[in-house]
Amino acid sequence: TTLIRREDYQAPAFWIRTVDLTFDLDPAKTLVTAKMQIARNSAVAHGPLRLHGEELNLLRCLINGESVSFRQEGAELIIDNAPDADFALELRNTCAPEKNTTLSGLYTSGGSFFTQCEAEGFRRICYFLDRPDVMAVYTVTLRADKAKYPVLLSNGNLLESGDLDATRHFAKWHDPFPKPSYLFALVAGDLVAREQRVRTRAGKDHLLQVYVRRGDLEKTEHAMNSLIASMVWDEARFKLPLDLERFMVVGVSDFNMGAMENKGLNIFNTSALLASPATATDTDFNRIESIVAHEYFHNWTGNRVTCRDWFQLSLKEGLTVFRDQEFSMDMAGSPSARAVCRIADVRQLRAAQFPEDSGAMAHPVRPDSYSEINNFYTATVYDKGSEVVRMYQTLVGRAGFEKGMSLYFERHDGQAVTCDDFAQAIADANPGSALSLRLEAFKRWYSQAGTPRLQARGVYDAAAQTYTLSLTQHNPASPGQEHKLPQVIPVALGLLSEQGQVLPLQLQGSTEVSNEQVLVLEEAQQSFVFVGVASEPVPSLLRGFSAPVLLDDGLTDAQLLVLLQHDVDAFNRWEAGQRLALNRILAAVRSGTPLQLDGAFIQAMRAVLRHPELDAAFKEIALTLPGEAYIAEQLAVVDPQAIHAAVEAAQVQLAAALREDWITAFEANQIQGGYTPDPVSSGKRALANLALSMLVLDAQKSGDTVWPGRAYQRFKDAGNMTERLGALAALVNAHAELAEAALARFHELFKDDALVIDKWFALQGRTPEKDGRSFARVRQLLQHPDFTLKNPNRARSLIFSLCMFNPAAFHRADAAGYVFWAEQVLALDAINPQVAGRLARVMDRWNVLAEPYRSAALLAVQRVAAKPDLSPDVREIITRALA
Ligand code: B3K
Ligand code: ZN
Repeated sequence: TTLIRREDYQAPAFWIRTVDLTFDLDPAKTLVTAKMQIARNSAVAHGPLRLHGEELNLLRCLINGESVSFRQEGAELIIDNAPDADFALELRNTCAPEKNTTLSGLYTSGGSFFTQCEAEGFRRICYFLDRPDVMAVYTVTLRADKAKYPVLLSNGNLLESGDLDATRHFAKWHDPFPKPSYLFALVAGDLVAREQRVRTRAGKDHLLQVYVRRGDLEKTEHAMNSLIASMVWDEARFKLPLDLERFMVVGVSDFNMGAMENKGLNIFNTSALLASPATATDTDFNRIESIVAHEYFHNWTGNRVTCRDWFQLSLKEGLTVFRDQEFSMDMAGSPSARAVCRIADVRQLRAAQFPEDSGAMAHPVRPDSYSEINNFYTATVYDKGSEVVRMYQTLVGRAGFEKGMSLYFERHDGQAVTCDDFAQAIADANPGSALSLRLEAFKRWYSQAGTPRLQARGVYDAAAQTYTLSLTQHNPASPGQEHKLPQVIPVALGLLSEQGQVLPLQLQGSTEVSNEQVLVLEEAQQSFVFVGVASEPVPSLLRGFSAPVLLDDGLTDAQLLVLLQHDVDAFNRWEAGQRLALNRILAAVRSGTPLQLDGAFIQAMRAVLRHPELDAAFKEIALTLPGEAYIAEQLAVVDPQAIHAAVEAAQVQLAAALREDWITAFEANQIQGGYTPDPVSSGKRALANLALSMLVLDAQKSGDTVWPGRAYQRFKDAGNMTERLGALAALVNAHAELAEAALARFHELFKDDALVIDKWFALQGRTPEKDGRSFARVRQLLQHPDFTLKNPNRARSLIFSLCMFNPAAFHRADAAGYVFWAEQVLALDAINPQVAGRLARVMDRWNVLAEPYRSAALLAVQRVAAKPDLSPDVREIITRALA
């Protein structure tokens, strides 16, 4: 496999201005005719025309209507004698959609046709300059059997449609916006649509459609509402309107990721689209809202302004994640509900991106090289990329950021650009700001991998009434990056008195006094002196998680308790509770002694649970212990069993010690009346579910049968999936006797709903280990008639659940988990390399595991590496793991 480097970027030798595609759709053999208008790029030296193409069968190649000589070299079609003047190229080829199990290019799912072209799937449909800086205007004609494929869709506007003969019909689409090939899409099948006409603020009318299989229509209401809310939000916040008369969204069951932002024709994994109270949880409702918004927002950040090359992926992904996170916060409403959103995003970053940034696949937000771009749709590019965009906003302010966005679109609408172009626009719109004064240094966030470690220590001088805060940053080495320069780190902070009152902030030499400030750390070490500090302060640092760093603030338990009880910043209030828990878990893991929670910690958690003013949603996240992956990040050598044992002990002890409070919380958070997924009711359901799981867990230890019985009853009678799955999970995770009956009943109830059966598999894949039973159960479920590796959602629900989210079941002393992983990576690789590549990543931190896990994991990685015909996807991951 070859390594592609960012520094080798060259503009294309040719531009494709227009492309006229005709598809004769047939599952076994689809005929594709492409007519393109091509022009040489005068800025590039004379050379042959090289087009990408994979798994295609070429039938015809004409230039200006005449046959022309060509060569096929690997996956390229080369025309040596392309004319200097503009010319017309006509190509004809076939491909085999129903044999395409990779779900990249043109494929079939449930008897319909779908495409997925990002990043490099278009070349599996026809020969093309399949790179994002070649933008063309597309006209697409679809021809297919009318009975089997009554609906024929592509990007843009419908020009005409009609019958071809007695059995076949056609539809012709035109997208007026030039776009890169990765945004092309077509759909053909027997689908139905929910429709809604809307008028924007600007007074334009639009038709919104959500297409799904017959029978799923009633599950599209939430997606439609989310789409409308996204339109309204983008116009209000960023003045970005919908630019097409028609906007379509389509659901498909076989899909490699969440969804895809094809121009005017977004294609969604049904798991990110379909929801009804009976079949989807609050988490699903939230996820759908955010993914619908994300894809919609791409219409500007990604489609109108796209990436010059794939190294710039975060230009659109980081920015669009930032936008969808802001949207979700605005939708949540209350300050507390906003904080809960922020906390969920940070938990996700810590669970997925931090480990990535310290493992074999660590890469900058703007990577320097790749061999398979699909391996780089990562937490770093997406979620750290979003944190980088958030730091711009922190440094220039919300209004400044909006000005920067306007300038970005003013300059680059219709272009394929780089992360530097974005940074420049934000800086230029805010001259003199904390960002523009240090733009070059700030851009290290794009080029340096790894999570910075930030240490903060404060010294109070009672006589002088000053508080000196010393901030030190350390940027650990990552693969290919030995030495790093300091990052620009915005540190939002406030000071509290030991009684929890807000202390005003005044920096030495400044006249400005405020309750909160953003310090900008730009050196390896810097001190900040605050004056007029009346009493010894408790610092509340990195409020709202103002930078994606690992913070060591050296605070004592007493100081953390002040923050937990009094901080005005809800994020830091939560964080203080997490830190109290983390300190205890780490102490137990490091010392190798069983965890024993102390009275002070239990009392603090009880105070949160009983607090009269905190919302249920906040209580639930505050009482949820730090994730095992994040705990592992704090340790140089990782023993997953020791971490799990400490977390489990903490859980069992919290369950027992707070039993009465859990009962109160459960009872106080019951919802009467119909289901709505709003933040207040979903917060209550979340807390009730947590309480129930604690009560069932405690009952397992004490031998009480009341709460397992109540959980079973609630499981049976639940009026919505959140409560039903919550009760089921309480039984299954506690290994209660009633779990078996409940699982069987759940399967029987939902056997015809694939998305719910995915939950059934996932729950079992994630069941905390007990005597090897969870692992054995997963092996057994591989044989279940409903299990298949071919459907990515199903494969993920069982296999990824075990390997990625169930460390205690996966990391076994007998290495059986690793053997299982190797088998599944190889089996998946033969079907779908993108999904296999994702699973392969489970081992990118084998190197930090404690023995005997480390050696056993290495053997499993080597076993995969030994397979000669791995896909480039898996090969790259494995090669990096072994480097
Ligand atoms: N842009 C797509 C992801 C494509 C992944 C290709 N392997 C979805 C999104 O980020 O919106
Ligand atoms: Zn995206």
